[in-house]
Amino acid sequence: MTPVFAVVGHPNKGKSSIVSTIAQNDNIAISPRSGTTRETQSYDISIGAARYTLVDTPGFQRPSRALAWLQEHAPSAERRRDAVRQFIDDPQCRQQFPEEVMLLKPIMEGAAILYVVDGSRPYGAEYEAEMEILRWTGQASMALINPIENEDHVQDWQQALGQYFKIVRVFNAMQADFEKVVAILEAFSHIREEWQTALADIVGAYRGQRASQLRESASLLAELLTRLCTHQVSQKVLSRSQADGLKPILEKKYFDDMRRLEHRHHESLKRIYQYHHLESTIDELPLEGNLFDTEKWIVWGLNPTSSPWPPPSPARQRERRWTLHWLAAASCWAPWVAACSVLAAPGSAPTAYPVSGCRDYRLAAMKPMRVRSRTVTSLM
Ligand SMILES: Nc1nc2c(ncn2[C@@H]2O[C@H](COP(=O)(O)OP(=O)(O)OP(=O)(O)O)[C@@H](O)[C@H]2O)c(=O)[nH]1
Ligand SMILES: [Mg+2]
Repeated sequence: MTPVFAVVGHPNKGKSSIVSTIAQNDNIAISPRSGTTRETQSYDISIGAARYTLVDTPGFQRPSRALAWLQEHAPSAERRRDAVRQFIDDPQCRQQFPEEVMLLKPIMEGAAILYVVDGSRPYGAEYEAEMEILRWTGQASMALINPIENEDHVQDWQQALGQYFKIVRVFNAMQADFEKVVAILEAFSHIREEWQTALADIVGAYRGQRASQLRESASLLAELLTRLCTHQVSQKVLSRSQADGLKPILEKKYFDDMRRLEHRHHESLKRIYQYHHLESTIDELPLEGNLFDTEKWIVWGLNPTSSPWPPPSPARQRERRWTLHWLAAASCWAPWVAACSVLAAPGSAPTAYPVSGCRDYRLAAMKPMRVRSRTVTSLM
């Protein structure tokens, strides 16, 4: 039996954002405009053999009037579910309360309820009509407090929601990392006992998927670092003056190549984490001037290393080349930094080295960068 969850609540409280985060689907329409979701939309999520469904719904528009209608049609408690069914089927109700009918339909068809509120806005009596209607459906339910701007009213909400829902959780749709998503899925399993096994499979499948995403991104980053570290542009020249003339051209090509590589790998990284529409940029760090300047190295916490990579030959050591390698692994909110290999004779880099009678002009330089992509980094 596939677990189905209908995400419901007031308009503009982050219902679609929650669906998008949990389903890892960035195709879902989210906007600051109230009433963005106009139709109920089901998202079947399958990870390996595990599957479940999240249903995104339009927000309640006229909950008090809808509740009044229901109260008129249910003289006693045992008739309440029937009244909700009647409400959904009634052509007049469909016209007068299209949003309420749409959001109640999947619930009456068996979906568990995930009721979403905004923990940065005060609790108000107008929400009681919504919660009361949901209670009338008799379906298993859970409340999620999404603190959109801050957590100022989370406590009040916890108290109020606790009277209507057995399970209440705080879940920030925009900041939830992988472990928080998993914790919410685990909480789902307490809503309905018969879904516990299915949800345990889903959590296991998520963890497996996560591990393979991490493996894939690690090998992608390793490949990027290797390519950045070993990238060279070269051009044979006949004289030192020709080399000097070529220097800016090769320098530009070198950095253009680097940027292309970084961009391509950044896009691949987003694809691994299933971001198809994520807008992200690679910001260049504001480093002015010559990166071969040893004072800059100190600012960056770098040192000419005594164990250079690749290990220099004694001849190279004599040439006073310095090799610097520096790697900062990707981690949450830390700058994601490309490794760099600097081959330089202090004070005269980049430099030209004699190669078989000609001069092979080589540039090897540092190209630090960082990825500013909140969601990508929070997932990593
Ligand atoms: N900062 C922040 N913004 C959020 C969060 N959740 C939602 N939002 C923003 O709140 C606005 C509404 O989010 P939606 O997910 O579209 O809300 P909804 O409840 O589906 O709205 P309707 O479909 O109109 O009923 C969007 O601008 C979201 O970016 C959150 O956890 N933090
Ligand atoms: Mg929506």
